[in-house]
Amino acid sequence: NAPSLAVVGVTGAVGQEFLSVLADRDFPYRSIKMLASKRSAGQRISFEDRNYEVEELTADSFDGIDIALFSAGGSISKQFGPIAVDRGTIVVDNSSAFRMVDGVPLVIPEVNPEAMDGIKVGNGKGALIANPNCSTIICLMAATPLHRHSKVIRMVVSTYQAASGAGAAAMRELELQTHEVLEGKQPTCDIFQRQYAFNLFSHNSSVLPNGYNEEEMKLVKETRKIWNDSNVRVTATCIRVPVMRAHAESVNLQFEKPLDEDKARDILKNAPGLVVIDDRASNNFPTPLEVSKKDDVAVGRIRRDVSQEGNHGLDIFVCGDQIRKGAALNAIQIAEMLL
Ligand code: 11C
Repeated sequence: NAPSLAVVGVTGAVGQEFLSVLADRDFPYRSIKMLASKRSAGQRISFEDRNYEVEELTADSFDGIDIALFSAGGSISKQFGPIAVDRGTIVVDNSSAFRMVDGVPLVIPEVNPEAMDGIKVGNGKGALIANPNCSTIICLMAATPLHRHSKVIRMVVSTYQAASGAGAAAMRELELQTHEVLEGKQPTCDIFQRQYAFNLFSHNSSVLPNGYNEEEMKLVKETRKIWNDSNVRVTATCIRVPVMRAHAESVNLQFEKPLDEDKARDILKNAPGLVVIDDRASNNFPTPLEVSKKDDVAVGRIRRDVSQEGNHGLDIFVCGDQIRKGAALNAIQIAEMLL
């Protein structure tokens, strides 16, 4: 019996990607409700040969809904997530609202599927499952197989994050600014209040009292929860770069047990959801463009960290589509495990 679905935030960049991933993966459903704010209600969406009208999200939206995919921001998730769960809906939430809440599984299906054991459509109970932050998902897709082999004790991440992480309006503004700058005009700066095209800047999330921004602390905290390892030491620097929809990350790993680079390459080649692009001879390594609109995360620049003793350190470089594996695809893989 196929589930009834609801997509919350269906007009946003991730909401639209939910639909395209559902279609690409032939996700079974008996009905699908398109939900968004009052502002977007009434819009028409055509999906898999049917026309839908976007409905305003209200407390009654979840009656009879088995699975709701949320991507409408943290405050909407906080308001409507618990209401949906009370109505028996399993919520897969793409926001940061519940990620660090005890008892809420934070899941990357290739990494820690066991965290959502027992949550299934048809057992009559609602539940919340959180989708990790995109930077965390993309990083851990590559770091986890190595961690499983040699145990990561410290990880240093530097990100190069795409416009899509800040939403569809940021993507439109990057495109607009690029035209404006090339035409010698003053760039429109509505989203980041600064020139983004031909520039880069520290991630736009709030800077916390410890000097890290929220995006950086998500990498620190979410990694510990997903790996179920409160001792792993993680530090991060997150940067927004003028790329449309795929994040890149430099990841330095320190291991408890030695791991040489050939073994690491073998492990990564056999890891699910990963593709290795590591051609030193032709200086060909992962790029955000080639992973855009793709499901797999690409990893390369796999090399021994010369600053560490023996084989206790590795550097890698990962790229992954922020909207797809960083958000919509991961959420729908979680939904697949609910069936
Ligand atoms: C970015 N990671 O690239 C952010 C966007 O916690 O889900 C998503 C924020 C989040 O800017």
